[in-house]
Amino acid sequence: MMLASGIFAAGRFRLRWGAMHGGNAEPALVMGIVNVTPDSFSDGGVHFDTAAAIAHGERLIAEGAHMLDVGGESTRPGAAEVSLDEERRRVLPVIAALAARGYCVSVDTRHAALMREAIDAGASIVNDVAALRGPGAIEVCAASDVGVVLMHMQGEPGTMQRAPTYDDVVQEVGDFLRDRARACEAAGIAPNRIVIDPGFGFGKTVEHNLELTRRLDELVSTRYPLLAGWSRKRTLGDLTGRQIPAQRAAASIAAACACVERGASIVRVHDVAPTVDALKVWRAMRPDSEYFAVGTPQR
Ligand code: 9MG
Repeated sequence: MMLASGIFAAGRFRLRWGAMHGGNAEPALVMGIVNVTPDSFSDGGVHFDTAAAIAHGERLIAEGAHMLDVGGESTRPGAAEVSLDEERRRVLPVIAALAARGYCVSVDTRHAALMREAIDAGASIVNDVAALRGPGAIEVCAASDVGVVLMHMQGEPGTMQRAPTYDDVVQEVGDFLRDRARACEAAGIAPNRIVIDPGFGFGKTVEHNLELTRRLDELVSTRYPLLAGWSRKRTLGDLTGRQIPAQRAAASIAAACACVERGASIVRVHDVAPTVDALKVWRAMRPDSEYFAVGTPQR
């Protein structure tokens, strides 16, 4: 498969990936995760403090992240709900500080009011696990120039893993994402601002997650770039036997590479430095790579 390429328009940023930019092309964009939650499933709340979260975001940028996703509500199955005020208190200072440093910052929220406030604080992307279905969400995004990530989820975070069911998971997830993207376009969001995401682990069994990954090219064939978020997820624990999320870095990187191989344009990850390294090596070893080809001068 040819490496996909394109540009994601997110606020004042134009984020490029793929084949068309010569030997130094980024094979995919890396979104680094900054969880500002005490109960986040994978970092155990180590970035809960505002200052620590800002420092963590800076570290991820230094490691090669192209954008940072800041979230204050854990969406892991069974996580405690937080009030909008608490979510606001957690994320807004972190977003403002990271955006002021010139970084491309995404807000991970389902609430339109917080989307608006995060955009005012400098966020360039809205990452919504509910795909902008909440009241007012699509309008807030359409009234700004942010990029949007539309994720598929069956059910609600508290209960979604009880009995997820599909006739054809790839077809159903694809139909949902196409519908949501069309709704965004109808509301005035330009196609180059829209990213779709199958939502690994959100109302999906191990088999569903694997089927979506194996057939990811069917979702990539929509004209929207695709974000893959496999990082440290439970299915990787089931596949490897690693019950501690922080020990799933190698599994997460393998999953990220598998998704980029099938055309994903963005990977959302906790472990930025090793993911960036892995993608560089994966890229250099592709049959269409120009890196160090025999008979060509090294760049
Ligand atoms: C917030 N969050 C947790 N997992 C995610 C995933 O896979 N994709 C997106 N877009 N957001 C996620």
